[in-house]
Amino acid sequence: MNVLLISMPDVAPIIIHETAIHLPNHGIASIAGNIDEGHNVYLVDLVRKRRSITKYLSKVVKKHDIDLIGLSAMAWQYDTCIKIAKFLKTLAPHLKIVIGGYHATLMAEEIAATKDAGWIDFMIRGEGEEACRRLVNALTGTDEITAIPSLSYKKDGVFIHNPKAENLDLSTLKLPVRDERRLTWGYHVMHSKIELLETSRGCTRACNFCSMKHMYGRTFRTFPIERVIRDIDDIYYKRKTRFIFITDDNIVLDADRVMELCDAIIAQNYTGLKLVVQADCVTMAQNEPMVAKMAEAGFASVFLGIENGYKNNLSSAGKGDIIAHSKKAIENCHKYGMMVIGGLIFGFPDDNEESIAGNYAFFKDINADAAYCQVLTPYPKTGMRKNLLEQGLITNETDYKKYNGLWANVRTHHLDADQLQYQFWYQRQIVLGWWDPSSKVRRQGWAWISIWRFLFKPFLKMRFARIMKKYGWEGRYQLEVARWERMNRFQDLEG
Ligand code: B12
Ligand code: SF4
Repeated sequence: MNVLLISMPDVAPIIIHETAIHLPNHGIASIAGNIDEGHNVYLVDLVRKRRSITKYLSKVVKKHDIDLIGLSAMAWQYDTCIKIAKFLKTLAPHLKIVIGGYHATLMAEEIAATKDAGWIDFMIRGEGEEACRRLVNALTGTDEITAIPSLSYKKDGVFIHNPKAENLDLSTLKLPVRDERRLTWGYHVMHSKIELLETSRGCTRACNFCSMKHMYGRTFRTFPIERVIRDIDDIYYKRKTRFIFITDDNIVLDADRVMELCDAIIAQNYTGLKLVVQADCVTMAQNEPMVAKMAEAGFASVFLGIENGYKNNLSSAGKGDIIAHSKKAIENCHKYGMMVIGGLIFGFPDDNEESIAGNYAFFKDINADAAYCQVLTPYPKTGMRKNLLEQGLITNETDYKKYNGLWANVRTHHLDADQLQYQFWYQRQIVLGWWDPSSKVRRQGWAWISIWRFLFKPFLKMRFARIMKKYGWEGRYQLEVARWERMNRFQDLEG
């Protein structure tokens, strides 16, 4: 059987311009690595084909004589996912289509009840490796569709949902696919080649805006360290890539294991290896020796979930008062030369103009190196969504295309959604201003940082000065919003 796994073309410029970062999707790569021998599997990341989706897919489906297509989508990419499913079914009605990823996992029953279901043959909820492996076998007659946990399939045109599978034993998983079966290429962050890697799955913390617990429950599982090293070897020696984004939700939940993992990486003597990962502030603040060891192993940057500088907002996010921890975590990272990308969330129920400005000022004060700013998003099935619904604060309940952290889908007690959207953008310009990379950031990538400092920034400053003169803040904002609106509209999928 010939299988094609596809990730969506939609992008969200939450941290840098959307053209500056193109990552492969790790979910489909891991599923591909676990399909049984005897089948052919190919991968396509449509972020690399944003301008020619239908033409490109028509070519690939024909050339590789595809039988089964797997589509991966988060909530905000689901709209595109269904348009692609519709296009593919119209192109080749014999194709079987399976969807998976966050939206299918969270919303399988709701999807089954809509007309979208007409374009899909199967859904896989939760982890996909085992269910997809068995689905491929079932479609070739060596397994039974009714017996595959987490699979939703159709009987007489109606979806039946098999019971959910147990979480997988990660030690049984084979390595993800990063070879020539990946048909798209050119993955980079600001022109540095990058690959993705997993060392663990899940998180036991309780942030109520996070979708995680629906994927794995509140659990934390780790891959064997020997397997992680084999995976890094694959990236380092075979893909000749030095920059690795670790997809773990919260790698530091087990500090002793992080130490062990770092020792194993250090023992490999990789030259120039740069690792980027997400971690929580509390653990990074309380474990300085672990932070030191991470830096020694090549962890160059870390995403810290700082979220907010106000206790009441942290509390409505299901987080404790982590303000002191955020500061200490950043201090620890900086002490050992690690760059900090701080995650901030705006639009909590009590937020007003002043607190939004205050949160940006807090960010400036704690000295993180780059900001990852989002508007609070009521992702389906989260505790946060339930709370906001009860308070009548969700202004867009159904158009999930806007659920990517860029758009205000909520209002606060003081700002309507349009005002929140504007303040989120405007205060950033006023309080944070132009990004001025710290010396730590400059050391990480002097070439692209120099391009930013000496070419792009002066050019953009001039351009924005002209726009401001002509249209003022409001006009400049409208231009920006129009750009966001256009960003994930794909002409060839419309109509
Ligand atoms: C790494 C990561 C990122 C990375 C890059 C990921 C990438 N390659 O594009 C960065 C930091 C850039 C990022 C950005 C964003 N992310 Co993100 N990210 C993650 C994270 C932590 C890990 C994803 C991952 O690779 N996991 C490992 C792989 C193996 O697991 P997986 O992707 O879930 O795939 C498995 C299953 O889902 C399933 N599956 C997946 N696809 C398919 C397809 C088929 C056919 C089948 C059968 C099964 C299947 O099987 C896979 C294997 O078990 C997740 C949380 C999480 N743990 O998943 C959030 C997460 C996916 N991100 C999320 C979001 C919203 C975003 C952003 C929009 C903004 C934001 N809020 O951060 C941006 C958008 C990025 C863009 N494309 O422009 C949300 C999605 C929420 C939702 N309900 O849709 C998540 C769940 C985090 C959360 N807040 O809850 N992200
Ligand atoms: S620490 Fe991160 S992964 Fe864990 S629950 Fe909070 S947001 Fe989700």
